[in-house]
Amino acid sequence: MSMNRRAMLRQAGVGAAALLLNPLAATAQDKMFTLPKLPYDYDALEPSIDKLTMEIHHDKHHQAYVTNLNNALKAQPDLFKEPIETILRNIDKVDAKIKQAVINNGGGHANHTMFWEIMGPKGGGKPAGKLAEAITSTFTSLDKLQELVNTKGLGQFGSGWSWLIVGKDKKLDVISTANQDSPLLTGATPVLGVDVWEHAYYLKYKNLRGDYLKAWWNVVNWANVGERFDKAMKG
Ligand code: MN3
Repeated sequence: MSMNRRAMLRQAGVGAAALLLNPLAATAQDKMFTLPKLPYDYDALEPSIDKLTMEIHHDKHHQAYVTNLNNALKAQPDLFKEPIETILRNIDKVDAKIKQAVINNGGGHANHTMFWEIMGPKGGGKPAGKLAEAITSTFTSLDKLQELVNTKGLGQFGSGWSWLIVGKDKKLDVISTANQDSPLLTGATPVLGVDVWEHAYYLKYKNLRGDYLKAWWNVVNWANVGERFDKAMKG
């Protein structure tokens, strides 16, 4: 057995050892999480988000979260049956040994999967329908909401996200979280989120996080955000 494999087994625990030694004995591996395909070309969000940033962000960063999530869950393989959102909402059911790894990498997977979908090449403009009404009644205007999201994003010290969420009380709110902490961990439902990790903007915007945040609104896919809002209000 190579050192690598030995180290993997030690790290992943007995459940994973059984899987690795006898892959035919279990099907959990078939249900491992996979990197979703980007729903548009890497250069589709230019000039707001450059092609190279999208390539590295999706193919390397998001892939790493998926790989590390799968590695962690080998210690509790029954969780492969659950959608990542369900795992995060029920984080207390995750074994203490792997809980932080699931918060970090499961959060990374969920956050980025949503991030790709709430952006698009024909983005920008304004929300419609019930989401538009709720934004106006909660924040007075779209401008105010954008200002609040940008302020939270700028104020997030270090890495994290700025979010528009539907809270447990079914009200809209703007929050920021550190690292890859998902709003799902506290029972809220994210409907829009902007990644303020340096890997999301540094190649093009360098230290100017505020410029990135301003430009980011040009690629928001409001139709997708609206669907998430409608679902969160029903759920
Ligand atoms: Mn990211």
